[in-house]
Amino acid sequence: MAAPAARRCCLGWDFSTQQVKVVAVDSNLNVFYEKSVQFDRDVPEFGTQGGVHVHEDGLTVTSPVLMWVQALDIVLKTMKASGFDFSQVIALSGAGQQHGSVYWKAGASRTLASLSPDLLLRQQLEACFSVGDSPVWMDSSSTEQCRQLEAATGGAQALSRLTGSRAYERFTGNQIAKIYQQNPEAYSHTERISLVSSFAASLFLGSYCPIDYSDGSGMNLLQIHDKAWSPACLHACAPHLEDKLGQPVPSHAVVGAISPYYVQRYGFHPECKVVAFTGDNPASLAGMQLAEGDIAVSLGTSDTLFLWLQEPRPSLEGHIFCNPVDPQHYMALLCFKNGSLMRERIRDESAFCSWDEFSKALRTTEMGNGGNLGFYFDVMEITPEIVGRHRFNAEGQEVSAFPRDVEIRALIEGQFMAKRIHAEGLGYRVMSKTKILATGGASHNRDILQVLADVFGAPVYVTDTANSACVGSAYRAFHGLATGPDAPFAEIVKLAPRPRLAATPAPGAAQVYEALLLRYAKLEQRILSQTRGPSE
Ligand code: XUL
Repeated sequence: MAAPAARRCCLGWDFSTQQVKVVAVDSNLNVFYEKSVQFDRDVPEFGTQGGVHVHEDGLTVTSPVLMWVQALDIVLKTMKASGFDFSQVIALSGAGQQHGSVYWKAGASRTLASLSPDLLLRQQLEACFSVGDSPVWMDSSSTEQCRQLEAATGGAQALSRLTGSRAYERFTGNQIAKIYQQNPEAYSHTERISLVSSFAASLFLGSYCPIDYSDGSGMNLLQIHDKAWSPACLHACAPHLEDKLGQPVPSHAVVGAISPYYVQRYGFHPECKVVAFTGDNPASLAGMQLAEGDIAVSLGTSDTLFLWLQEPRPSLEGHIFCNPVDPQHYMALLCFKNGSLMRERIRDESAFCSWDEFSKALRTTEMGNGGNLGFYFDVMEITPEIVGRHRFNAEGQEVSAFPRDVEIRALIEGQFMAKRIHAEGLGYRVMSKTKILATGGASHNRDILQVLADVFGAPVYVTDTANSACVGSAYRAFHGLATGPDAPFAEIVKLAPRPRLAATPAPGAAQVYEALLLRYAKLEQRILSQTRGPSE
């Protein structure tokens, strides 16, 4: 990329599973520069696949912490070589893959505070980590620690009420507990534990950056209502944990000025501010400009929902996090495994492998599908935990097949009804100002989006989210520079490119789906009780 003209800007970083990426966003909120380093391709000496190492047990998944450091060196070096004017950067923030953790060895804070501008970060931080292979979000090896945490805190529902989620293997508290139990020596030599986000922020600050409320909610350790560490959870995971974690801060907090290292080596302005880094999902919420009552639906291999919530009802499914742009509010994350996987299978089976035929079936069938409802989970679903295909006619009788076009509508209506029901289960309510933001492969299909608008009774917008975590981080940097919580995030992003309207609910949709949603929820319960069997 050619040297961009000097413009005052904020940088947004993303330390994700497969790459480190940065964008520069000017004060009109235009993205005018981007650069990334792919771990597998650009730092092959670490031998990762998809940015991670999957260990022999198939459950343990880690990434070398020095790989992340080296990737940052490379991005900065490349930016400098391309003539990027660092002196114009007024603030930076960033995102990290959620849940992953970094273990700083005793004495590392001194090294961080006295970095020599003549050397790369990698050369200086080599000996700074007590655990070289950081557990990441794909790890599922801490089931034992999850059970211990739930037992110590009154059970899964009680833990969820406290921290926003029942115990999950990838959540950091359980990972820390595993390290403490399996490698107590490394744990005792650890002076600080960071999330990937606060680790990356620490590199820029030259000192340990606090964990922000939003990413901190992905640890099974933070009380999401009062934003303080839970003494019971800390105690259940490992000793002296509070000292090693430091105190959490609001996600928009300015945590300090950039370290002199970057001023001397790259020409950053000494006043350049660092705004707390957060998780990639919270940063994407900011990048998509989600506002109160909005919902983002990512229609990919698996489907993901982000919701903006005021009064969350943490449950045994999904996750509630503190909201990254409004500390009074919350966000929820729900994952559905059978997303495009099922849409593509049913397209092949019932629409002659053609999206055009699939769309035609949606256009030629009626809202509500004549009372026919279907559940299509070829792989065990996460939300709800059901596997298999189940079809019901208007009389509520289970049937073994539907005509082709009924099958297609049953799949799409069923997928969106499940999303609405489970979102409402977490406290979400569709409001008159609700916008649905659709992203991912299936968001290009206008007829699928029409069903989405009808089922939710809200307009659907489409938006480009390829860089949403990075861009959201740059927006959050502007937000942090403004007067903190008194500057609503919506004001900060009002110049940003707007999502495009793609579908509005058809007249009569609300009546049709009000009744159908109730039936769908009841049938889901029926299937769950049948598949769980009498003993549970
Ligand atoms: C969220 C999660 C993933 C990672 C991906 O709970 O585990 O989405 O954040 O980077």
